[in-house]
Amino acid sequence: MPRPLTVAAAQLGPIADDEPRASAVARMIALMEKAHRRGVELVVFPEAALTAFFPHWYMEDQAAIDRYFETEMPSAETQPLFDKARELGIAFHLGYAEIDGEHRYNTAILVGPDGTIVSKYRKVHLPGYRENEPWRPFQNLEKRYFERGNLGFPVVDALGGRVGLCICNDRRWPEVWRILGLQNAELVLLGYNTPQHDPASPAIDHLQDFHNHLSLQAGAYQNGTYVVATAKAGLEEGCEMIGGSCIVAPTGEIIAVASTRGDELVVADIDLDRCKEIRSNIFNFTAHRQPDLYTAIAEPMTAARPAPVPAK
Ligand code: CDT
Repeated sequence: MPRPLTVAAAQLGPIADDEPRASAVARMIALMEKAHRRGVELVVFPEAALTAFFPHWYMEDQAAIDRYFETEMPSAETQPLFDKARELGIAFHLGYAEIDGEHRYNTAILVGPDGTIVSKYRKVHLPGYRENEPWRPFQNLEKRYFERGNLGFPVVDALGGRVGLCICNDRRWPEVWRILGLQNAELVLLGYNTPQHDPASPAIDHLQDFHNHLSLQAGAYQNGTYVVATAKAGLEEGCEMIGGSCIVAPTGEIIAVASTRGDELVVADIDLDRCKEIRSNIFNFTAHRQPDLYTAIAEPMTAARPAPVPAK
């Protein structure tokens, strides 16, 4: 039985540091209204979609840092997005910086068409480092501003299928995809803020878009899942970020992709039942996995198996 669903990656262009949340939310509502006109049932917004991506610069004052975080969801500023989604009957995914008591996370939620939060994920693979590195043109301070997520890698029943969440850097780690795949994910949603330039390895700058799609396509194919991946793109506070928001089929094919680095809606009609083509055959986990030989994957790095390069 086909399980059709119309999905969209709602790419955002840059959000200026002085752009109010209300403006970012208004841009998202405009994309949601466009999505509704095109019959979309699920809209995926980027990672940390309400503000500029502040880990790109160094701050010490905790009050200054905390102004990028949400203490509640929905808040007065995000309630209009929830209201519009419920009015239109559209589910959505939203990334934001979250404060929970003393804890700060890089978080994503899935909101159902009735406006209730049906899944929540806190980012596990935080890239970068903790202290200022002034030689860089911009920073990558997620390890300074966020704690590692504590909600595992959730997959929930929603929208007629099994929906998993991860965030940005997580997509580069095959372990994430397999953990989602082992929970029978059929649709993985993620947002990203990915610089075009990596000051630590500039020789691969021209491959940033390739590595984005390579990771998404491999994750989709090797686990027989659809993927909707959404960028915040373009030149934001001195940091140029890639676009390439896309929808990937369980075959690994990109079936829709953004062509700009601005606000853009990328739509595809998918059939969640197509995941079976992969998961019943080439990646039939029950028939073909050999988990007793994979134990090293779940063990920490040790002196006996040292990291090729020590962690910072
Ligand atoms: N936001 C985020 O996770 N960005 C990272 C930057 C990596 S820099 C090499 C990413 O994986 O895209």
